[in-house]
Amino acid sequence: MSRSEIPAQPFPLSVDFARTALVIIDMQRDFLEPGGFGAALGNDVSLLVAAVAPCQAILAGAREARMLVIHTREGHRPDLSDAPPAKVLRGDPKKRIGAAGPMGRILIRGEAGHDIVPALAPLAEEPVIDKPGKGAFYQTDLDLMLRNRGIETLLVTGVTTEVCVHTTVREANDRGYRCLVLGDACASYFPEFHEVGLRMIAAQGGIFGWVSTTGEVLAALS
Ligand code: C5J
Repeated sequence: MSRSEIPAQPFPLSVDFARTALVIIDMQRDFLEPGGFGAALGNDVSLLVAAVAPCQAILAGAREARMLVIHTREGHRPDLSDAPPAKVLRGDPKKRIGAAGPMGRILIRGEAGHDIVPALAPLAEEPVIDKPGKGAFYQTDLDLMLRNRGIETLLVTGVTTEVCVHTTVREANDRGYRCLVLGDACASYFPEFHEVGLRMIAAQGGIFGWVSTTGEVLAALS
């Protein structure tokens, strides 16, 4: 496929979909479901659920276009050997990483809450990056996979905008990838952080990347 011009902030981005990957960040049950850890902390998970339908739409478009699709999950080994004490020893001990949560141990691989929500379940051939940090490049093989596939542009979606989406976009930008963040397919428990997070990405001539919507990308794919 030839290059497509995607309307975006701060200016349109020319994209070669054959060299583009969709990255869906941390759409995990514990962050999104009413019975999950995020809800137990008092967050309004409906703010995050709003990103599910746009993620489904861009996921369907990416699969149809045979784009590389990558899913990420934030979490740790059951023995916490990959969890820095500085990350674990924070806040209420009953709500720390590894503690018993409503859907199993909090942020522990293999627990129900660590799974991706069923609406966005990965296909067998779609890589799932299990990441111990906020950024998807930290201590993972994501960069290697992208380089092996000649990927130059990332369509970035998921939660939360100002934490794991932002960290991943900053990491990707420093590694030379062009990140097109699909604002409607990202979300935060804090609407103002979502709003400002998107503005920060596109500010100063696109200091970390570009911001667009699922509709604009799907229109370019059709
Ligand atoms: C993510 C978090 N995924 N907010 N994690 O953003 O701790």
